[in-house]
Amino acid sequence: MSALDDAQKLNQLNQELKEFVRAGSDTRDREKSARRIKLCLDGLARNLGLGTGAVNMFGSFSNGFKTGTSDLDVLLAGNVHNESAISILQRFAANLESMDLGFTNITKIFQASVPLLKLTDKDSEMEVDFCVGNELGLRNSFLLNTYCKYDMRALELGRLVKEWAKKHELVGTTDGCLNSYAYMLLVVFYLQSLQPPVVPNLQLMECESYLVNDRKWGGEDMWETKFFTDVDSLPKSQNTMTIGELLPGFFHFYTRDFDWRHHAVCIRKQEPGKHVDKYSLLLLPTNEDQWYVEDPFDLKHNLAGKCSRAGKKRIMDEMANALSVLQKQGVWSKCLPAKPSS
Ligand code: 3AT
Ligand code: MG
Repeated sequence: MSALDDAQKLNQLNQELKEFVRAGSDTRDREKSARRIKLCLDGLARNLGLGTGAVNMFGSFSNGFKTGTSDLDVLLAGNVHNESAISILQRFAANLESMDLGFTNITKIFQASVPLLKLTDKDSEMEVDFCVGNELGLRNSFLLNTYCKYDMRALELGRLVKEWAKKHELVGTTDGCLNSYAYMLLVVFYLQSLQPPVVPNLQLMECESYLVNDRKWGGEDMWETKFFTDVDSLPKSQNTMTIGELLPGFFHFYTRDFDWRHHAVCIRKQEPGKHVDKYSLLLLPTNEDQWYVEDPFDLKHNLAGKCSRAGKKRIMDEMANALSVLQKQGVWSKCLPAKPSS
């Protein structure tokens, strides 16, 4: 195959991916519904004496990685610490059940690390996850959003990977796979690992501390959540790879380059061309078989902790499959990512 053919195919793949991302970006109806739902829950919070303006969106509706099947994640922020999250959610549930505010399937999920109510908005059929506090969720959504703001390719690649993972039913810890958020960490980590990197390490760049108190499982931890936010002031990335190169590069990286047995996906520490030894992350026990995807703030949380042997195999097989499909476009020689040096 000639160099010209290669260039044409690369261009074609790139256009195709851009069009795919663009087509999925028109979520104005869902955004309108999301704003209505947020206002409605905010009104209820006010009626319950829990303040006003305290209901915020987080997750993919606020970090840019939303797809057509994303749920709406909302939280009640502010000083609600005198009352437990579960008690507040109980009061919300009772009111949502007794008044017809347009929600159905109201389900209490109180046994989770972050207790929540699941609701379905009747009008849009959108699923809503509503929790209390969870400032870490707000901070990690803001972090991902800031990476997307720094470089559009983070947002494009994130959406493509999430669509791919959902299409192949690879999302969900109950199925032994990773959740959506963990896939987005994989994307950021890959983009940080390239030489030159597509995105810098925003957490390493920030000096001013931003501590967040975390009360999961009734315990109490204080986590450092600082990261650099003024990305408009940063020089643009020197990496010129297109999304048509980055997508196969992502699958190549995780199936061929990244050593899951010894290294961790850790966006907090990653620098181009370096590895993060998973045994150096001492807060959690681990072993060679276990994947390690560290939460950027909650260092006691391995997002791959629930990945089963079968789940890991399915993810790897589908990644290898995707890579082979993309390679058949004849562009692979142009999208090899730089291997991290040892
Ligand atoms: P979808 O577009 O809804 O599929 P998402 O990015 O909104 O993906 P989720 O709905 O699964 O992801 O989760 C919503 C947010 O909750 C994302 C992240 O800010 C937070 N979150 C989810 N899982 C974890 C986790 N295990 N640890 C810390 N934060 C988490
Ligand atoms: Mg979500």
